[in-house]
Amino acid sequence: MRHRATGLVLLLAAALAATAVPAATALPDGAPAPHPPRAAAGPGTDHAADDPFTADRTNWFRQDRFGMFIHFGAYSNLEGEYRLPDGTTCRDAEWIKRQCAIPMDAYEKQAQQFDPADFDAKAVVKAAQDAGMRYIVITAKHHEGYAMWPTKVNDWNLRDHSSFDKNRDIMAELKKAADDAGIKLGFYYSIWDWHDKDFADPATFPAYEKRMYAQLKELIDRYDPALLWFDGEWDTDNPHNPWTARDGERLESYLRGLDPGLVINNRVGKRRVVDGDYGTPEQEIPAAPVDGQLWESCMTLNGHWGYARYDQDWKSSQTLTRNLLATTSRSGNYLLNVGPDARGRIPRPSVDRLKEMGDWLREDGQGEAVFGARYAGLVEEPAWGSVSRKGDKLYAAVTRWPAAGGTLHLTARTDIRVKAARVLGSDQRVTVTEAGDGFDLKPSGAATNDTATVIELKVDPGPTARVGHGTGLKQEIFDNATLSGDPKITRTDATLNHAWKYTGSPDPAIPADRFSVRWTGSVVPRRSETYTLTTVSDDMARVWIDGKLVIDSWTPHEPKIDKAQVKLTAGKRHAVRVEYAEQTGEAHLRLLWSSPGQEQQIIPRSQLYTP
Ligand code: H79
Repeated sequence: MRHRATGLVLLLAAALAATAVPAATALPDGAPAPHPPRAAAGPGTDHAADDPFTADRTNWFRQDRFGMFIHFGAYSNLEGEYRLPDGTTCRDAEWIKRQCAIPMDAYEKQAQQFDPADFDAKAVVKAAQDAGMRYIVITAKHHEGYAMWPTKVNDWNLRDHSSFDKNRDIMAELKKAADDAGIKLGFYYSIWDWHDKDFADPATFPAYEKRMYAQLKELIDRYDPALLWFDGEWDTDNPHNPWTARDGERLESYLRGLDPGLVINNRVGKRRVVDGDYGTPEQEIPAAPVDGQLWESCMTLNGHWGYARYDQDWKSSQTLTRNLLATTSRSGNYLLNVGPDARGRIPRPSVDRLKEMGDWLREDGQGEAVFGARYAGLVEEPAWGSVSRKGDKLYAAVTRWPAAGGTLHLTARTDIRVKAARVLGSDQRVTVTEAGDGFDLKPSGAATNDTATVIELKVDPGPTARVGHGTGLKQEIFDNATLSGDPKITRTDATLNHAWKYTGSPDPAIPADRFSVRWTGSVVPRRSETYTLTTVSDDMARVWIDGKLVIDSWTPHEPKIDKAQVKLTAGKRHAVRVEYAEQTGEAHLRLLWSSPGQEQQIIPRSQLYTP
C-alpha cells in the first residue's frame, strides 16, 4: 500500500515538473513535499551532497568544535521524579515516561502544568558563549513526542498543552539570541515517537511520517536551523519503530531539497557511515579519527540528559576540558549537554563548569588548541596529553607535566622538523631535541594550570607538492553487475564520491539495480608518505594501485569500510583501478585518502588523471 502511494506521489511530482510548475507552490497549503523539490529521485540521481570533509557547507562544523546540547521537554517538568501509585518514587529523566511506566493520561496531565517561565534565551546563549561553545542543539521533540515550539501539526506542544505563556515561543527567542551572539542553532528531533498513535503500526506509519515532514518543514521555515540532529532511528519495540534506511534516504533528500546548507547527523538514516554528514558517538570519545566520516561526541555534564533533581554527580571542568581536547585532537566535535529544570533554568553547577571551561579556553590563547584545530597526524598521540594541528602549528596539551628536568616524547609519523616551541602563558623555554623515533620536549618551568598546559610547536611539515591539475578518472559504466561486455557509458568522473542509495544510479540510462562501474587512470599524491586508502562501499568494491590489488571487498555487503596502506610518492602518477558492482538494494562508493600530512578526504579531482 505504502509503496503504491509513494509511486502516485512520484508520478504527480513528475507531472508537475513536466509542466514547469514549481512543485513548492503547486502543493496544497502546508502540505509537505514528500520528495525534494529540486530533483525527483530515480535512476541518474546521486544523493551525495558533497565531500563533508572539505565542503564549504560543513566548514563551520569542522572549525567550531564545541557545542551545547540542550535536553528540554515535558519530562523536564517532572525534574526526574515520579510518584508511583504505591507511594514510592521512580526516577529517570527524559525517559521517565517509559522507564516509570507513566500512563499517557497522567503524563499529559503533568505536562499541562509545565510552565518554564524562567527560560531565558539570552542567559542560555550567554552560558554557551561563556563556555566557548559555538553552536547550540536543542531538543525540538524528544521520544515523548512533545514539540517545544508552537507547531500547527498537533496540540501536543509547549504552546497548546502547558501552563506556559501562549505568546512566547522559546525557539524563536533562542534563535534571536543565538543570531545576536553569532552562535549557530540546530534542532534535535526524535523519529521514535511515544505519543503519536500512528507511529508504531506500519499501516499507519505513513500518516505519522507526513506529520513529521510537516513539523520539520515548520522548523526549517520558521527558524532556519544550521543543523538537524535526529535520534530514535534504531530498531526497537515498546513502541515498535518501523524506521528503515529507505525512510532515511527519502527524509534526508527531502531536507536537503528544502535547505542544501543543512548539516545533518547520521541518525537520519540507520546510523551507518553512509547516513547523513557525521557520526554520533554517545557518551564516549573514539580513540582515533573516525574512518569515512566527520563525527561529534555528545556527552552529559552529570549522568543524565534531561534535568534530574537527584543527580548531583557533576563531572569536573578539568575532565570536561580534557575531553574537549581529546575530541578535537581526533578531528571530532564535542556536544556537551545541559538540562534546564521545570522553570527553564540551566542548573547552576552546569553553568559554573561551562564557565570554567571557557576560562581555560580564553586563558593565554589556549583555545587555539581547539577552534579550527584537528587531528595532528604528523605525530602519534602521546600518553601525556593530546596534540592537535592547525596549519603549521601543533598544540600539545599536556595533562601530565614532567617533573623538573624531565622530558615529553613525541613520536613522529613522518619527516617533520620543529622550528620553535613555547608554552602558552609562560616565559619558560622549551628545548627540543631529536630522540629515537621523534623528539623530546624539555620545558624549563612549571605547568601553567592543572587542566592542561599547552606547548605550541611551529613545525615544518615536510615537502608538499603543489595542487595538481587533474580532471578525474576515466569511468566506464555497465548495465550489468559483472562489468561484462562493452560499457554503456564512458566518461570522466571528477571524484569517487557516490551515494546512489536505493533509487539512484550513475546515469538515467542505468537502472538502480544491477550495474557496475570501472574507474581507471592515475592518482598523484602531494606528499611522499604512507597513505591510507579508504573505500566506503555497498555492494562490492576493489582497488588496485600500481597493478596491485590492495582492497578486495568483492563479496556482496551492506555499507562497509575497507582500508589499505600504500606507499606513494609526491608528484608521481600511480596507476589506479577501481571496480564496483551493485546488485540490488542500496548502492554506495566513496574513495578517500589520508596520510600523516594529509587529512582524511575524498581524493580530490585535482589529483586524479585519466589514462
Ligand atoms: O537524547 C539522549 C538520550 O535520551 C537518547 N540519545 C541521547 C542523545 C538515547 N536514547 N536511547 N539511548 C539514548 C540509549 C538507550 C538506552 C537505554 Fe535506557 C537503556 C534505554 C533503556 C535502557 C537509558 C537508560 C534510558 C533509559 C534507561
